[in-house]
Amino acid sequence: MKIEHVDLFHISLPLVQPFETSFGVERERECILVAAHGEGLTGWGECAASSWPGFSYETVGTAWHILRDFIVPAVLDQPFEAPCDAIDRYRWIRGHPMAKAALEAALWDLLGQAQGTSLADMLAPVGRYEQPHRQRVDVGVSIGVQPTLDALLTRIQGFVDEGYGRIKIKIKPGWDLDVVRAVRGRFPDVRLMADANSAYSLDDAPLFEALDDYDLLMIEQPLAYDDIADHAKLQARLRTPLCLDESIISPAHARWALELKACQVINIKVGRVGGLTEACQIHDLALAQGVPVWCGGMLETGVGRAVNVAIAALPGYTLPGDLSATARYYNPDVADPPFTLNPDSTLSVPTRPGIGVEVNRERLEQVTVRKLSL
Ligand code: OSB
Ligand code: MG
Repeated sequence: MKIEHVDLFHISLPLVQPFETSFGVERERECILVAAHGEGLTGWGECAASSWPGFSYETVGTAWHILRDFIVPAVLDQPFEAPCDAIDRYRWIRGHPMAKAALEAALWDLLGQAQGTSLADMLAPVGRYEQPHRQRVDVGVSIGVQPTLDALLTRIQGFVDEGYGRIKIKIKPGWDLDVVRAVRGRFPDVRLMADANSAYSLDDAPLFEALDDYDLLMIEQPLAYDDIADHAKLQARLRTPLCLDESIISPAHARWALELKACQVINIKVGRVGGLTEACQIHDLALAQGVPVWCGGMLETGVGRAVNVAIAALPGYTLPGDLSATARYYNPDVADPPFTLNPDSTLSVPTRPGIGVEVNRERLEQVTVRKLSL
């Protein structure tokens, strides 16, 4: 396979509902879609970076620069057989994991289409793991900070009624213990977790000790985005498993976190860790150590969601992902077909070759802010 040219699309897609976290509010999802063309086929990848550096230092602007000036030139017109051949050519670039992951996803999609193999089958070929990959993946919904507690309870009820079996709420100082207590009181049996997006410090350990009483599935990223050491100190004081999101930016970080007992669960986001290859390495490490992982989300369009659903089919993904139905995010999305929730709180893993979704060109044109052909 040879990539003959690449198109970058900077898009802005309105969210069905604004999404608020401890680091800000998103009303539309700005991101980059990468189209890699070769042998008459087009592979798609999504860059998870958003318009501002709240979740990570990467933004649409930094990723555009790194893709345009370094990553795409490194892979254009070079023959490759597997994604690892191509990613080796830009491995020297330090950081910028989301930019790297976007191009890599497009390569997997291109190769999958050329070979007639779905991404899930490529990631878990027969014999690699003891079990075959799943056909349906367990999912949940991540609910942003709401204007009032009543609004949050109403939204949760709505998602429970739609069939979501796991609820994640966002917490931040001033919107934490009382909120968790009220949600648990109203939904005693729901699988519930809280994500702090790095809003606290070790001085807040008593708050987390108090949260131990509410049977949370896990507490996600309570402390600094670049910390591992303080999370280990906090985990030692809690019964509730800690899960790291922001802090795990490579397979090495995952190993360090497990060695230091900084967490008992890992949220794997393909973009945050630098691509599918790295995400699989973290999965394999966790699987070997019996540490559960799950697939995090970044409000992806159908392109990124398809990649997420495929990797979440791997055997170590034993906890429900932040992968909700398309209708919960975008109406309409840029990719078809939409993902819909099955009655057992799962999404079905695409079986078509590559990532298994197609970009709707008309919709893409409507939401494109700028485009570049390389
Ligand atoms: O911390 O998991 C997070 C969205 C954007 C940035 C960070 C996070 C999130 C979510 C949403 O929680 C997950 C989803 O895509 O549904
Ligand atoms: Mg998170």
